[in-house]
Amino acid sequence: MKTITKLSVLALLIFSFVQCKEKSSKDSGQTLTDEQIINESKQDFNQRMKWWRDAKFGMFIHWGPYAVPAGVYKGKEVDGIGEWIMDHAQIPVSEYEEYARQFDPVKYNADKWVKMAKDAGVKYIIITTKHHDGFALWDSKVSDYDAKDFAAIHKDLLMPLKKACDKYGVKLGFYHSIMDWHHPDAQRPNYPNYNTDKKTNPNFDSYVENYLKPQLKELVETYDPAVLWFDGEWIPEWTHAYGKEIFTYVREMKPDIIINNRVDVGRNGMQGMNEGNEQFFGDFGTPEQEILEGTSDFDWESCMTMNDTWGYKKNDHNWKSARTLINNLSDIAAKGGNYLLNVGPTAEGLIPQASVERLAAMGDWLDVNGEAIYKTERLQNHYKQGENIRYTKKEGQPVYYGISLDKPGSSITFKYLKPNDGSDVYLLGYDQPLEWKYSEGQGVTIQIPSNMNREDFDQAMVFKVNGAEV
Ligand code: FHN
Repeated sequence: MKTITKLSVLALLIFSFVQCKEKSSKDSGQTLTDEQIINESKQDFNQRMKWWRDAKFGMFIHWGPYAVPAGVYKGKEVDGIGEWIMDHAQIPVSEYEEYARQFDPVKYNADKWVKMAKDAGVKYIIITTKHHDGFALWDSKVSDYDAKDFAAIHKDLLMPLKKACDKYGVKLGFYHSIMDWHHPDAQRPNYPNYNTDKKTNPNFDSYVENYLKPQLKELVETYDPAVLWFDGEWIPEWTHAYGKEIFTYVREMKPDIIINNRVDVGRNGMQGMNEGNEQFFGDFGTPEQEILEGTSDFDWESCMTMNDTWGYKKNDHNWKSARTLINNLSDIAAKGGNYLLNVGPTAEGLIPQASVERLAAMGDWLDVNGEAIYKTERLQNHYKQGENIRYTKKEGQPVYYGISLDKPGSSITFKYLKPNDGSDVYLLGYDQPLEWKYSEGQGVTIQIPSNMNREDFDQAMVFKVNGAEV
């Protein structure tokens, strides 16, 4: 009898262990164990990353109470990026909370934002659900420090965005800061230097268990994000063990979600790729304000601003030109990465006009040239030729694109392309096939028609070749 009882207890224990390890996802119906998440096969990983790799172009949105001071504190311009004003101007929590109270984006129109992004050729949006200041843009049940309960707007700001993204077929992902300057068990006690690397909060574990994780759960379960984009992982409290815990926690809830490498502690400064050979968690690297010099076998996404700030600063007018942005997108695509281009809406909820104009120019260019960007892959041996030529290739097809980042003269030579005999070579946006000549060692030289209206081609010009890489 005793043996039977022992066996039943053992069976029960094994059963509950398996139940614990096999948490299922409501969304995908998939069930993954921690083991399967950690040792994911290459094939499953490729499948999970497919839409993201094809997308190439995303829009980052940094939005929160920092848009209220918009870079100015007590009448003085504060140096640095706008969303860091709480730290840079050493603003006490209670005083910063006043900005959150005043946050009243009455002109916010999520449908307009997403339509504009869609027209710009953007395939996914990543929005700051909570930045380092700790303020949540949704109606969190874990805290009242959010747009619904605390701010003048008294609304969940994420749900309209989710609905608009679903309507326009744009994927929605969430930025989420691990560092939190508002939470007493995180970095709040560090005031006046919230970002110190010296102090560690002895209660940090409680912040992770009772705040960070429940908020992530709300976000995943309520809005079903396609990406979780972590940040603020450099704080001394954050460890590889936390990285592993949060990575598996999120993927158990939603197995097909994509998570950036900042969930763990492997990021190599602003270059953003993981350092060393250690096994860090995260699906892609995150170079910040820079583009990789070359290529990488690890997936990556360059996040960049259009001016010099992520969060809105009313006096930052240092806008990059549309040409620079288009060339960045071409350069990144040629190197096999994604471009996550930022906008910082105002406290009223408007995307600055300068950003709107640049995104419209990108959309016009992508309408004509998008086939050289989306669903493309790197060439086997060459992604560039000198400073002004980039190459891409249609995924799985012998179709190649030579992209001229500056204005060519009467002809252009692509050293690494050989058109099929008798095939037509095209300039995207121009109807007629172009004259071309191939010579061994030199590549293909393409004539640019003299009667062509050059004004129609004032950005990067894309030439399409059916053939091979040489
Ligand atoms: O500190 C942040 C910064 O405010 C901004 O959000 C960027 C975007 O990648 N990330 C951090 C610095 O790495």
